[in-house]
Amino acid sequence: MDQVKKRNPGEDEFHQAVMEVLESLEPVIERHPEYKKAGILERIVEPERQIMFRVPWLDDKGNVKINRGFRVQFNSAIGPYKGGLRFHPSVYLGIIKFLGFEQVFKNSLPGLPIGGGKGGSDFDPKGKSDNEIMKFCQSFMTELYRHIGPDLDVPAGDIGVGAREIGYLFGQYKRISNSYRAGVLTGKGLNYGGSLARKEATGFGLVYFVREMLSAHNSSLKDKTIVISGAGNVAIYACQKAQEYGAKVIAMSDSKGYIYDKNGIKLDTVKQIKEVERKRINEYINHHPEAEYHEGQKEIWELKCDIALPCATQNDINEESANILINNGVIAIGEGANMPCTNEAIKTFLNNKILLAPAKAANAGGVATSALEMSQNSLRLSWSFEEVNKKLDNIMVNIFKTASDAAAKYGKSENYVAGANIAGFLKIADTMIAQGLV
Ligand code: NDP
Ligand code: 2IT
Repeated sequence: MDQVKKRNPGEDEFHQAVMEVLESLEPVIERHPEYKKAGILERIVEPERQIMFRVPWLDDKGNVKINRGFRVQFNSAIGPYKGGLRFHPSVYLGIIKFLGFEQVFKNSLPGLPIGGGKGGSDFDPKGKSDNEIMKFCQSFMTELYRHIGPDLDVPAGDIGVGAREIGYLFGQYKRISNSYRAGVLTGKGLNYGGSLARKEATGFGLVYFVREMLSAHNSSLKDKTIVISGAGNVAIYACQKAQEYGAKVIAMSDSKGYIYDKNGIKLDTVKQIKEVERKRINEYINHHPEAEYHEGQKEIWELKCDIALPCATQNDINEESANILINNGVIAIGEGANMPCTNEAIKTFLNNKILLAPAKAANAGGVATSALEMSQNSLRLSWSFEEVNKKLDNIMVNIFKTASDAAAKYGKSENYVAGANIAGFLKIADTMIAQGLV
C-alpha cells in the first residue's frame, strides 16, 4: 500500500480501491506463498498500459475547447481489456485507475473471457447540444481508435456515456478504421450489433444478486421499502426489477437532490424525464404533486428503508450515512454504482451484520451482458431478450455462489465484499502465474 501511494500520488480513489482489496486478500496471501513469489500483488496494482490524450473540439459558438481523454488498460490476463467510458467533469487519472482496477476483479467473476480496463474524459455532457456531444465523441475516438479493437480493448458506457454517445463513437470508429467491427464497443443500438437486455442488465443484475443474498437469509424483496440513489441507467432498471418483485421504491435522486414518493416511484415519469427529456429529477413533482423534492446529495440516506441501492457514483454513502441507515433499520445494501460506500461505511455495515452486496459482484451483470454482446457480434447473430435475460440471471446466481463460497473458504463467511475480492483475485492470479512474468 505504501508503494501504491508513493507511485500514484494524489490518486485518493485509486488508493481507496486498492486498500479495500488488499485488506480482503490477507488470508489468501498467507495461504498461498506462490502469489508472493510471483510478485502478483506488485503486478496487479500496476496497469499494463495507461493512455492520456488531448481532445480538441469546437463548441456551437465556434470556441475552441480542450478536454483530456484517458484509457487505462489494466489487466489482460483472461481476455481483451473491457470496461466503460465515463464522461464527467470530476474525471482524472485517479478515478479511471480506481475504476479500471475494480474492473479487473469484477470481470473475473462472471466466468467470461474479459480483462479489465476503463476510460473516459473530464468532458461535461450537461447542457451540451446534441451537435456538441457528437463533435466531442468524434474527436475523442479519433485518438482512441488506435488503442482499441475487438481482440484488444472493448469500451462501453458508464456515467455520462449511454446509447447516444456509443452511437457517435461507433460511427467515427467505423469511418476512420475503414471496417465494420461491431465487437469493438458494447452498449450499441439494436440496429447495429447491440444486445437486447444490455440496457437493463446492470440494474436487473443488481436486483438478481440482492434477491439471491436475501434468499440465502430466508428473506425476499417482496414488500420491502427501497431507496435508490441516482436516476441514470443503473438506477432506473434496478427500480424496474425491484418493483417487479413487489418491492416499493420510495426515492430516487440525481446530483442535485432527491424525490420522495411515499406511494412508490412512478418509473415511467422518471424514464421520460431522464431518458427522453434529459432534465433534472425535480421535474417529477410537476407530474406528481403529492411527491416531495429535497435538495442535497447525502440526505436521501436519512429516509427509513429496508434496502438501500446506491446507483449514482463513488463515496455516496459515508460512515455517517451508514449509521443513519442502520439506526433506521436497514437490512441490506446493494452496490449498483462502483465503490459507492467508503471503506469506513463498508466496515460499519459489516460490523453491524448488515447484508452487503459489493459492487464488483453485484453490478457485474452490465459487463457480463457486454461480453454476451461480444459473443453475438462474433457469431453475427442476436439472441432474444428472454435468452439474454435468462443468461444474465444465471450469471448473477453463480456470482453470488462464487463470492459466498470464497468468503466461507477463507474464514470470512457472509462477508461478500471479501468473497468477491478473493474469488476475483484467485482466477487472475493463477492465470498470471500460468502466463509467466509479462
Ligand atoms: P448515468 O450517467 O446513467 O447516471 C448517473 C446518475 O448518478 C445520474 O442520475 C447522476 O445525476 C447521478 N449522480 C449523482 N451524483 C453524481 C456525481 N457526483 N457524479 C456523477 N453522477 C452522479 O450512469 P450509470 O447509471 O451508467 O452509472 C451509475 C453508476 O453505476 C456509476 O458508478 C457507474 O460506474 C456504475 N456502473 C454502471 C454500469 C453500466 O452498465 N452503465 C455497470 C456497472 C456499474 P446527474 O444526472 O445529476 O449527474
Ligand atoms: O463499471 C462497469 O462495469 C461498466 N460501466 C460496464 C462496462 C462494460 O464494458 O459493459
